[in-house]
Amino acid sequence: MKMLRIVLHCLFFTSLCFFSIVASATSTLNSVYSRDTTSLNGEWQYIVDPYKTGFYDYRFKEMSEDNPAAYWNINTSTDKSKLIEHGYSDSNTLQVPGDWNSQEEKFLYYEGTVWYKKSFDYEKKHQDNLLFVYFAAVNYEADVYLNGEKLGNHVGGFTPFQFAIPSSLLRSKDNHLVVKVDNERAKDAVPTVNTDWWNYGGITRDVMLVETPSTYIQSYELKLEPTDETGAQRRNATISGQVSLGNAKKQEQVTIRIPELNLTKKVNYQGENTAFEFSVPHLTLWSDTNPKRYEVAIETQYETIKDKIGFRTIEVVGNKILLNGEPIFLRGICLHEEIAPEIRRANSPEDAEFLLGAAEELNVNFVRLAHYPHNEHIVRKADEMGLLVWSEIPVYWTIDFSSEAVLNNAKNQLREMISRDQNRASVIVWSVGNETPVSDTRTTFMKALIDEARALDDSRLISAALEVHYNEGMNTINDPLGEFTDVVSVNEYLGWYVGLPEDTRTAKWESVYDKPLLISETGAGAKQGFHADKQTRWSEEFQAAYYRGQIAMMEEMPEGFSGITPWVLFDFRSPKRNHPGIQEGWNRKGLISNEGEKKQAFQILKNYYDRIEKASE
Ligand code: GCB
Repeated sequence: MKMLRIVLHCLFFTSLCFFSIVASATSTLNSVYSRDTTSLNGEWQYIVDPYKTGFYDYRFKEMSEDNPAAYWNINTSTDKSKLIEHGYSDSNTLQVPGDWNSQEEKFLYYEGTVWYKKSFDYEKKHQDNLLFVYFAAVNYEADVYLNGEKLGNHVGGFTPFQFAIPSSLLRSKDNHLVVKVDNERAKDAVPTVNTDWWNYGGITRDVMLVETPSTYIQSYELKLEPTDETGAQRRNATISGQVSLGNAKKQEQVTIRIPELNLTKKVNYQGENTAFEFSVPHLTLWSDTNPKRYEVAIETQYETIKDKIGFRTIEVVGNKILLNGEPIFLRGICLHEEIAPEIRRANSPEDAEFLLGAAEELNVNFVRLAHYPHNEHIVRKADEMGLLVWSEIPVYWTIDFSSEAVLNNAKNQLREMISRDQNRASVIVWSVGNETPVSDTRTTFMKALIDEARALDDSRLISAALEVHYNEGMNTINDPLGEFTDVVSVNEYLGWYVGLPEDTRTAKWESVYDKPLLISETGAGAKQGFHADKQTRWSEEFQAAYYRGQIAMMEEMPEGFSGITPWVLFDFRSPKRNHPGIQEGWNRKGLISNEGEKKQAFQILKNYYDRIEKASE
């Protein structure tokens, strides 16, 4: 009897590991928010699955698609004798978009697998149309199933991906979309196990169905070609670009319209990345002081996509950064994609307004979106507000630089970031990483990312936040990666991790590169409301003295000094910060506390930015 039970048990749980051919995400649809979409945001049912029981059988092999024990399969049986050991229910729901950590106490420190399920009805408008399910981001790995069949897998927690839904799979009523989300940290992941930020898990950004004609506009890019002209207006401007259609069956025509410029350009489609170019007699350029955007329509005979695009140039000439041909100093700030007062990821247009509004109060013209691509709402808001943007992939600290798979993963995240935001005038810097430790292997890896970024987009600057070496009064910049970046950017914490704030008064700088120099981080921790003398760590006075010292030092920087993005706008959650009474799981280098109160240093930095802005007028 016992034998029989074991055999039955095995039959039930053991599944052959079929290697079904699963789509990897195709390159994502540009401008998804202006397409024909149906939101799948809202309440999703969930199952927490720390042992990945819903994915592997009891021999830890991936279950076959039709195994009823797999969590992508929904139990509908009414047979009272049937053994059922999983199910979705309205008593366990999570909001999408949203990280799970902030939604229920039991999730605060959870890292692992959670299964999400959403049911929906859908009738396509035309039988031949295509339907995609689009995820603006899932952290970190997603396996997506519809009605029990796998649509695909995506790796990388901060970039969008989509899968086509085969018509044969779609039902008009009661489709089950199931997503296995896994945010377990791993040595071979990007980022790796060690980061100084919270590993918020879940379907952290919008989810939607996107209906397109069978031949659809996949992506497009429009950019202004540089000339010798300078200033806010351009005569005889050349706009170049490219367009890619999905499923183009014959020679199609694509029309680009910019109504405000009376411009209509017809392009004969010749395949992926069909290039075009046209000239415009007079163009007002996008800039931080006048973020002018034009309504642009991309049309085929089947559909029209509308976007708002600004045109500007960004270049390095000698050791200067030129915006529209004129030198610019970047008055910046770093930020995480986090709403500190609510201890959660930011994910909506309102959140974007909150974060960038706080940045704007500092009188910045530049934001460093650290340390991963932030959501599209933030970048679009920056476009609208005239804030220049540094956008980065999470190649952070000690990822495995010797692994080709890790490099491919990083490249894929880079491609997805660039593809999504290639039409945002605000984005001026693609950053390929942060504080990566110097070695030949590291440099080869990072150089491959730089080459990839340049091949994908030669109209923006490439950088990476490097480390600076402080020794006997000298800050030395000599990381070999600086040879390959357009801008040399360094994180320096003189007065916090090294020495005391007064050391900044005498510090000297040397760089082996004659390139624009950015200070991509500098900062000190303070607990808002803790007052003491300026020698006392964690006091607002210490942080203020640090900023005063840094600013005095910056006023003496060598030629080529082109901007700063201090660390950081808000206090942010980090499991690495455990000073009792002071940190309690927060990195305290914010200029604004987690409760939204400004610290003294906020005003000191703002005054510096006001002075710089005045001097440039
Ligand atoms: C850094 C890192 C940043 C950290 C910061 C700190 O250099 O780039 O991610 O949070 O320092 O506070 O130590």
